[in-house]
Amino acid sequence: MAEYIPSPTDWVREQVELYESSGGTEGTTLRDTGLSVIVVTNRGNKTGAIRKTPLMRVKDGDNYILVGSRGGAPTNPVWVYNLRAHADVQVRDETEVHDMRVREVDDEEERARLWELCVAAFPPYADYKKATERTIPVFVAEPA
Ligand code: F42
Repeated sequence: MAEYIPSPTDWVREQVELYESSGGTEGTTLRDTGLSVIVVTNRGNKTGAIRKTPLMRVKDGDNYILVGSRGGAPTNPVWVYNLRAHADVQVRDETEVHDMRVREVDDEEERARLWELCVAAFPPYADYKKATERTIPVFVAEPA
């Protein structure tokens, strides 16, 4: 069984710990925004380690939309490279855990439709898009 390596970012690591230790009943929103967060368990593309990444919850039917925004930083969050290398993930959405497969969204039309759902769920995504030259990676997680 691969080892779990927690995030080096304190507030992120702490949110995962609270979310999971409470069985998905606490730590399920982004600070005091009341906006829902999911935890994506993914596999390190270099270490093969288990990584747990909290992301905003954006639903499209049974699918989740995963946005590599990293606050509009100039570089991608490295979990993007994990998903590109290993498509099988687990998505914890409060008390439910789903085995899912991710695919990166390349089609412009699909991306435009999904981006509207993302911004509706978490308006700051629109600011992040303006803040960076890079194309923010978007993945669809579908039930495995
Ligand atoms: N980040 C987003 O991008 N979008 C969101 O919607 C979002 C929401 C959110 C809500 C709550 C919360 O607590 C955090 C939230 N975040 C969101 C932040 C998110 O959880 C990540 O912390 C952030 O996106 C940065 O992701 P990252 O994968 O770049 O994290 C860094 C800090 C990290 O963990 N680095 C590790 C390290 O040791 O420096 C390595 C992690 C890793 O995956 N390593 C790979 C491996 O093989 O193990 C190799 C990766 C590579 O290719 O270099």
